[in-house]
Order: sequence, then C-alpha cells, then structure tokens
Amino acid sequence: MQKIIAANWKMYKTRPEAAQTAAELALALPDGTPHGRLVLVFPPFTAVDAVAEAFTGKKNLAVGGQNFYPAAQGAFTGEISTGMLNDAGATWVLVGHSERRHVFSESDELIARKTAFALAQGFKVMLCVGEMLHEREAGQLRDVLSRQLSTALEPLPEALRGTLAGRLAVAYEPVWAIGTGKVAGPVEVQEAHAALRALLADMLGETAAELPILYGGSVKPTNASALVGLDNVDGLLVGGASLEAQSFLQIIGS
Ligand code: G2H
Repeated sequence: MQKIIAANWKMYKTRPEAAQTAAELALALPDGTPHGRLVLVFPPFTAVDAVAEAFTGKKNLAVGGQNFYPAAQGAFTGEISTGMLNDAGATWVLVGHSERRHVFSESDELIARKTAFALAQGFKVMLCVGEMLHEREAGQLRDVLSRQLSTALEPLPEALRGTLAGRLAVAYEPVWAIGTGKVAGPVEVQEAHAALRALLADMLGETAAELPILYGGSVKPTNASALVGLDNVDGLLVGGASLEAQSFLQIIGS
C-alpha cells in the first residue's frame, strides 16, 4: 500500500505564500517522492489552484480541499462545492477533521453525508477520526472510533464500497494531541491503529487491508520516523510542521 504524507495548512498562508511553499516542495521533489510516497497538500481554498499549478506534472504530489458542502450547488452562503474544488485542481478532500467536528459542530450525520457525496463525485476522501481526552480517560477509545467510522462508512451504497481501495484513507488524530505539542506514545498509537484496522475489517471486509491509516497530531521532523515505522501506521497528517517546506520535506523523507 502506498504511504501518504499529508499537509493540512488549515487557515494559514495567503495565496502567494502557499504558491511559494508549493513551488519549494515541487523543486525539492523533481523525480517523485521518497519511497514512492503520496504527498498531499490541503491548502486554504484561495490557494488550491496555485498549489495544483505548482504540482502540475509532478508524480505523487496532489492537492485537496479542507472542506466542502455536500450538494452540487445551491443557496449555501460561505460554502464551496466539490465541483469548485475539482475546477481548482483538487482530487482529495478532508472530512471529519476534529476542528470541523469541535469548532464548527459538524455532526457524525453531516460527516457521513460528506463522505458519501465526495466519493460519489469521484473525490478521494481522508476521513479523520479521534477521541477527546475525557473519552480516552473513560476507556471509550474503541467505542468512539467505532461510532465515527460506522456512521461515515456503513451508509455507503454497495456500489461505492467496492471502490474504496485507493480512494479512502483514514486519519487517526487524537484530539488531545492536535496542535498541543503532545504526541500520542507508540503504545497509544498502535492500540488505536490496530483498533481502526479491525473495525474497518468488520465493516468493509478485505478492502480494510488496502486502506491507509494515517496518524496526525503534533507530528514533527523529530518524531515522524518513529511514528511512520509503527505497525498499521501508513502515513502522517501534519499541521503546524507542514507550513515550512524544509520541515515538511524532512517529514516526507522520514
Ligand atoms: C491535526 C494536525 C493536522 P498539528 O490537526 O491535521 O495538526 O500537526 O498541528 O497537530
């Protein structure tokens, strides 16, 4: 399975700043990526086209949208459609990021609609899941992951389920480790990733083995190698440490 190293630029970078960082990444990766990894960048909407342009013709570099509304078009002020993201050059979307769940109150039900809609529109989906600190401390890790995965994946029509290999990745991001500098330890990460793999197998059968499960939450150049070397860790989703090209390149090569 191809490992994925993804950058979530959140609400950082103007269009020129994003274009500059994307150009630095493209220049540093002229003949593909280390170990044939897929490198994804999720810029702010205003920079999706600029990053896509910088990545044109580059092997294993792709662009995604951080958010969208699950309708073709309509009176949804402030929202963006998958068609618009497609126009701008995006091929992936993030769904269920903890900041969408907790800052913008996105429900499991909306996340399920977004997952099905994006897949039906031909997008590749990175579905983010993860527990809050009080849930982990209450021993609810598996229940939370199970609820988040099953509400998003079980309603998928049979026709879509057969197409998920190469089109669905899961990112495990423990909420207590996001942007806090706290990284989940190897035992905690392996426990969660093994649980996710087993839950995916229950829901999707053999396809589960083909779905990358990424770790996200305070990934840095100094901890990336250890994280990506763990069982069932098939890549990394990186926020703060992806904003500088050199730092992200170190993580890509880790
Ligand atoms: C988690 C992560 C990227 P950071 O949100 O999605 O951000 O690496 O800054 O914790």
